[in-house]
Parts: sequence; C-alpha cells; structure tokens
Amino acid sequence: MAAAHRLLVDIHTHVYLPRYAAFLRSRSSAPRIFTRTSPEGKQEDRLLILDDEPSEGRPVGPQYWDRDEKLKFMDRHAIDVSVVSSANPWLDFLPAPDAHKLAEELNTDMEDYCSAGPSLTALPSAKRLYGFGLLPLVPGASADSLVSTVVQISKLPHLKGIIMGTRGLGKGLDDDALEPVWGALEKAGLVVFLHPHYGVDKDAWGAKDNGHVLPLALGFPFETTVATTRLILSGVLDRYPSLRLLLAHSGGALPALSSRLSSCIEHDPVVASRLTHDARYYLGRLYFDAVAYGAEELGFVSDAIGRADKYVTAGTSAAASGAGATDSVAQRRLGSGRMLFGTDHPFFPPLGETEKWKSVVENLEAIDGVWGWTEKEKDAVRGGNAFSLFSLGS
Ligand code: 5CU
Repeated sequence: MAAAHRLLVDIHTHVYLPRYAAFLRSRSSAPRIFTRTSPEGKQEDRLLILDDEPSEGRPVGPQYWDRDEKLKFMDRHAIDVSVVSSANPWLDFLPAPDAHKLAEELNTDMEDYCSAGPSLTALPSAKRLYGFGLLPLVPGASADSLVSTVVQISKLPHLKGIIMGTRGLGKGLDDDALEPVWGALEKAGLVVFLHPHYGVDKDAWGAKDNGHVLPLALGFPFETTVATTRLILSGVLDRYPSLRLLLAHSGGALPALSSRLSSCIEHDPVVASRLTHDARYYLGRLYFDAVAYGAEELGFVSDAIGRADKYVTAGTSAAASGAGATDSVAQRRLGSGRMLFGTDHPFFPPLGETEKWKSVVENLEAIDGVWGWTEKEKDAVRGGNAFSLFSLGS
C-alpha cells in the first residue's frame, strides 16, 4: 500500500445521482431542477436548493450527475480517488416512507456509480470512486428503518460511510431517538460525514444583496459548529467511542471556539459534570476536511486537534492510550492526521473559463503552505489519511 501515500484523494465532492436529479425535475417547489429560457433566448437547466435562494436558482448541468464529468474533473486536477457524497438537501424534505425507499435506491445507485467506474492504475486493488450512502433521516422515521438502511449500506462494498445533515429526525443530532443509529453506525464502521444545508437564521444577513456569500461562508460553517457542539454536549462521543465523524468545512468555528466551549461547560451547573473529558479532548476524536482555503486556518485546526490529548481526564481509558505531543510543532503534525483534502465539486465553479478551478488550487496550496507540516504530513492530508480512514483498496 506504499503507493497510496502519494495519491490525491478528494473526500468532499458531491453528486446528484441521476435518479435524484430526475426526482428534482419532477418537483414544482424547492428543491427542484427546472428548465427556463435564458435572457439570451437559450433553454437552460437551473437548480434551486436553498430556501432563500432567488427563484431563478443557479446553473446546473451534467457536472452534477454524470460520472464521466466527475472523472474528467478529477483528471484535470490530478485527483486519483474521490469519495463521492450526495449533495444537500438529501432526503430531508420527504415523508418518512418515501425517504426510506429513495435512500435504499440511491444507495444501490451510488454503489453502481462507484463499482462501474475505473480502477486506480497505481494501485489496481483500489477504485477511483467510492461513496457515502444516505439514511432516511426525516421526522417520523423509525429506528428500525434507519438501522436497516445502515445495514444495507454496510453490505455495499464501495460505500465507506454516510453523509448526513444536521436536522436528524427534526430535533437535531442530540436527539435521544438517534441512539440506535449511532450504535449501528459505530458497529458497521461507517464514517459519518456531517454536512450543513440550512445555515443560520437568515435575518442575521441584513437587507443588502450579498449573493450567497453570507449563508455559504458563515451560515454553513456555523450550522456545523452548532450541530457538532450539541453532539459533544449530548455525550454521544463518550457513549460511542469508536464512532468516526468527519466535519465539513474544517469543522466551521469549532476549533476557534473550543476553549470558550470548555470554559462555558465548566461554569455551567447543568453540564459541568456531564462529559467524561474537557470539551477540547473531543476535537481529537473528530476528523476534519481541509476545505478551508488557507494555510493558516489549516495549521490552526491541526493545532486544535493535536492538543486534544492534553485534555483527557486523568484515570480514564482514553488517558491510558493518549500518545500526546511533545511541543507545538509536534502537536500540529499530530493534528494533521485527522485532516483530509476536499474540493466541494461541483459547487464553487470558477466564474470565468479556467483550466483548473481556483477553489481546488487554493485548497491544495493551503495544504502545501502549512508551517510545520513536513512532506509526510502534507501527503497524509492529500490522500494518506483518506486511505486509512476509509480503508480504500481493501
Ligand atoms: O453553493 C452551495 O449552495 C453549496 C451547497 O449547497 N452545498 C455544498 O455542499 N456546497 C455549496
């Protein structure tokens, strides 16, 4: 598996599988795909997914659903392997029985999408495409239907995890009703990719037209920050010590706020004695994509992850196994072991014609520029960590 250490793996890359795209076309309200006549008189497909998006939506095309387009994008950016996930809003808007049926159909479709794709020339035991499955996480879904879908996904060899939003069954991810789901995901060894869709209250954005900037740059990451914090506070990471959670957009503001979170917990009579460890410990239990577009931000996230072992409560089993870092550079290098390259394709296309997408180039340059990471850590973030986390090629 030595070859795997130099490969580029994109773990944050989306698709609307053809069945899902066809379903969006059949709808008359968001989320939907529709065809309109452009101001230049041409027929064009448009996508409307966000609640506060202008009604004309945005351009959409085969880059969202065609596997060959995904592979062309990968080739253009020298991406060897992609771990592809369905894009938001997944099944969130459907009644429970419909969500269950469509989830299972889309999981089979995702398996076919990956297995029918090419193998990796440098490592023929691996494919170029792997995927995340979907659970019917909607209000009214039964624990049985969710657990049975986890079991379905665990039997599909090219699906390595699931992608989920932050709403759970309508009450968020700290809902006790999700306990059987966390247990089943932990048992199946599936990675949970936690991804935003709703942002935060749009009143926060004011009256000026700033395009999608505020909901995407701030709303998405704040949503992830809140959802992950609620998960930590609910003790899920204590109860399911082998559950593997991957956070979109480098965990949003959680790394920057984790000491404040810790202090707020320590001073709160309701929560002070609830968790086994200091809040900062749990950052070392999570995985973070490296979709932050800046070297300083990646370095900071790796610092926050790498210091986690300092916050293990003495006398616990985690304390016994904590490896620990000896200094701040060692800490930063240690943290890089939980960070993974991503692109967010097909979102963030360049506004003008370019050979390579700026969003991809910036994320690669950011990895390359992190102070204190050696080539070993950079290679790991570019692909080695993904090979280990997802057991690719085995
Ligand atoms: O541009 C956007 O709206 C998005 C989105 O909806 N989902 C995503 O993953 N990235 C960007």
